[in-house]
Amino acid sequence: MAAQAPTEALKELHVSDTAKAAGASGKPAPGGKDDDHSDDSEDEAEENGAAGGGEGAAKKKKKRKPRKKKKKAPTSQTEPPTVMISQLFPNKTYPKGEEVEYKDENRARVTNEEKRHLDNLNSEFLADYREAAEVHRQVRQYVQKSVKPGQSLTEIAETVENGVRALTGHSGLTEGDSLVAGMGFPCGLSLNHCAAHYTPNAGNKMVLKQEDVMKVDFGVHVNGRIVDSAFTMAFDDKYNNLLEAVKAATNAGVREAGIDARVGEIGGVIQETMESYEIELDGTTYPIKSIRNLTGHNILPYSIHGTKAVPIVKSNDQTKMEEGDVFAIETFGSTGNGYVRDDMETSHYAKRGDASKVDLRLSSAKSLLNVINKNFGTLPFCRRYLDRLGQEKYLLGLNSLVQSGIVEDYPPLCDKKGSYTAQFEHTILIRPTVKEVISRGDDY
Ligand SMILES: [Co+2]
Repeated sequence: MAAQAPTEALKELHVSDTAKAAGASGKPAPGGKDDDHSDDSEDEAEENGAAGGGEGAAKKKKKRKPRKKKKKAPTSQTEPPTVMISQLFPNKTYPKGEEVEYKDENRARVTNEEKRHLDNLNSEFLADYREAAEVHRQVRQYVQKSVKPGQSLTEIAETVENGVRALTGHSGLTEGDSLVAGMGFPCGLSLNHCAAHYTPNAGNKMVLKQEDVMKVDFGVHVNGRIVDSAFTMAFDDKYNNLLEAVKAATNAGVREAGIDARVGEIGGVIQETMESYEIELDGTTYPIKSIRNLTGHNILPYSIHGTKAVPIVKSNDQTKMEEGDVFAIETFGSTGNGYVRDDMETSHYAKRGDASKVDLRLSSAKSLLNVINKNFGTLPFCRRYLDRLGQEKYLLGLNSLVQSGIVEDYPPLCDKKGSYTAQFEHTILIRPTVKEVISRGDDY
């Protein structure tokens, strides 16, 4: 999920408008794991055999032992994904993310005893993070291989969200369940000139088209540890350079991140990488620009946007990354202005962590706030999540909560019409001994 740069801070940014030519091309991301339904079908076959056996009388006389249900634990994921990650990796042995050693003066941390001890104290935190990351990878890899033009955005969003809920083992339909584990924030499906924060509301009829560029941005959390990671899908090769530019820019940001790294300098490296690309679309060549008012951000428990921002253009921001921080490194490239504005219907909301007590007069606002507190806390949600909890006619109450400053709305953020935007994003843990790119997969 993207953070927006405050307008004041923008004045301090140095935005370069030079764009060098570069030739890069990319292949679409590979798919996920193989399907395996064999366990279920074997069980069914045995059951049918036992019931319908028309053998001789001798055999019939045999006392039939009560049949024990010997359902083996599933050992591989289904398609669509339905098997809990905790079943696929017993005893919380979740795969690690990509571990990257620190550079220069921080190099000694890898073997430092004190730092290793600190890392060991964090084993619960790491297990929760790695579980959430594995859910993200398995769901997104299914999306990458199954989503096709002609599907509705609602269908795609539900594929992601149902996958996440199944793999974490929390449907979120009972009070408080989605606070244990599940969606870390709604599944964004932003098309073309829209860069972020679009997801369908009820009744939305939008259908994915062959020539669309779709940003898929979703969060998975386990015990409030949110993995925030995003990728871009396109079905026409002509967008390859745009996607390559943004993927390279995000990887540059991930590479530069570390203890004591200054976020303004990271922004400079991201911008330089991004803007070394250009793209030709239908005979016109466009520079690829970093979207200067979108940023990465740190992540806190149950809070997607912490207090630190990671700009994606060069800036004077001297804020340092520190040991123990969690960052979402996300970059956005655009063939348009490189600047987004609020546009279209709002779907994303979140209760503010710093909301002060307000005496709400509207009873519908009061009861809706109760639903939000019990089901989402400060985790972002969208209107469809209220619908599936059986809430009706909540818009007046919701708008009143926004106006009272208790809930923040996150309208879609779009560049100029006719332009194309792309996004890639990873979550990284600034651990005491190493940097762990927790959401890294073999797709991106
Ligand atoms: Co984000």
